[in-house]
Amino acid sequence: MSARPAPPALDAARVRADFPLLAQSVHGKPLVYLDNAATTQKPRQVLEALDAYYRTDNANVHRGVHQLSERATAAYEGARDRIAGFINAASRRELVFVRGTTEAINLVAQSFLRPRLQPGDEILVSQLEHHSNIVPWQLVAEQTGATVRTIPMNREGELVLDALDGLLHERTKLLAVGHVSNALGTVNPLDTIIAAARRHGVPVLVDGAQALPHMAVDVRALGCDFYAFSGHKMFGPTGIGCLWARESLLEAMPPWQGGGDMIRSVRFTGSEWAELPYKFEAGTPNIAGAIGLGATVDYLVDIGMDRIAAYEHELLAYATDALRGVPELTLVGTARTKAAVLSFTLGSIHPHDIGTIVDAEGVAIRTGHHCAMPVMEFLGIPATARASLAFYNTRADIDALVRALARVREVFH
Ligand code: 7TS
Repeated sequence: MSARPAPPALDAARVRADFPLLAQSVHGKPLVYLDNAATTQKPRQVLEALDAYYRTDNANVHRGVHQLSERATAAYEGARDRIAGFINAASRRELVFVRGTTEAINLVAQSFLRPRLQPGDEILVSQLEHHSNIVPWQLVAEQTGATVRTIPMNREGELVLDALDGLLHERTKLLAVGHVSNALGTVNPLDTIIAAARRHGVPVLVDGAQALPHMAVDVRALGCDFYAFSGHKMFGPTGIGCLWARESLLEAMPPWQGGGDMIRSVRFTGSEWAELPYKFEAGTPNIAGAIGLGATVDYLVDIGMDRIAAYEHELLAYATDALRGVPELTLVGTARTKAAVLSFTLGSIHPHDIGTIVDAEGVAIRTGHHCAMPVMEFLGIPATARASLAFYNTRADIDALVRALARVREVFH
């Protein structure tokens, strides 16, 4: 292999200037935004794409022959092409626009899994999951008499995979796992998990909501069958996300919702479905959202996901060391491979009190169970405080968090 020169490191000050929202004060202090796992901020390139669409091209897609509809359709479908390329999908037919990760997983639960489930069948889900990768499986299990089983975790926040082969058998109809845990930041070893599922012929859904903002994702290299993600967590608009799935699986699945745009013909004697991916896009879609997400992908490609990953890796190490220096602070989630998330407790101070006091210092973090109650239950804690990073965060943001935590301790001691 020929050695290529490493690209220049990411210049956080420069990219930060792309995010107008970050340049504000809250409670009279400069905003330090460390709640990126909940949602991310949007660069002006994305805001401008949304604005331009509504100002000049707004029309419904796939319908009119008029100029505006043609432009809107071209922009919407062009976004699909670029997003499909971003995750290395084999074809644009494999990329379905949905509202977000939650909707993508519900679509797979109802359209793919429900017709395949018999009483006594099993769905295997990791214990580290966000509720959106648990509850849709519980619903479909209830509807069919199937059972949800779990891949256990350990106290470091890693999945325990020794027993995985034993959990996979002929009654297992799907394995669902997150790429990156939102509560603890664990990057799961998808290679090992997907290889095990393959040995047993079990299809795999990956919840990629917390991976796409932080690393390059190649769905074909991963070898999974479904990959779900949300635009708003990767610097794009809310209300738009994607389900990627293998074309052969999508072909075999019935539509999930019925309505306009998803049909080839409608007769009272029976209707025929549109080709992929439109079969799964009933009704007027989130046209602006898709176009905005296309602009987001252009923006991320321009910076380079590998540069983002390298920068954040270093920032996470810096933040981990910095938080370890705060007296009485316990990091929750110390997996060997992590991305972007620092969950912690501080002595016996309630996480909501931590959140409120650091907010007064201008620092935005999330506190609570992070929609991962089984993780908290396993660890025997009701909640954590969570700082979550993006590539526009800097060491100065971490230093501000550490100062704000010192303030929390002052208030409580
Ligand atoms: N999966 C993971 C891993 C998530 O982190 C989230 C949202 C979802 C699914 C749901 O995504 P949605 O866009 O469909 O809502 N996670 C969080 C969080 O960590 N804090 O607020 C939302």
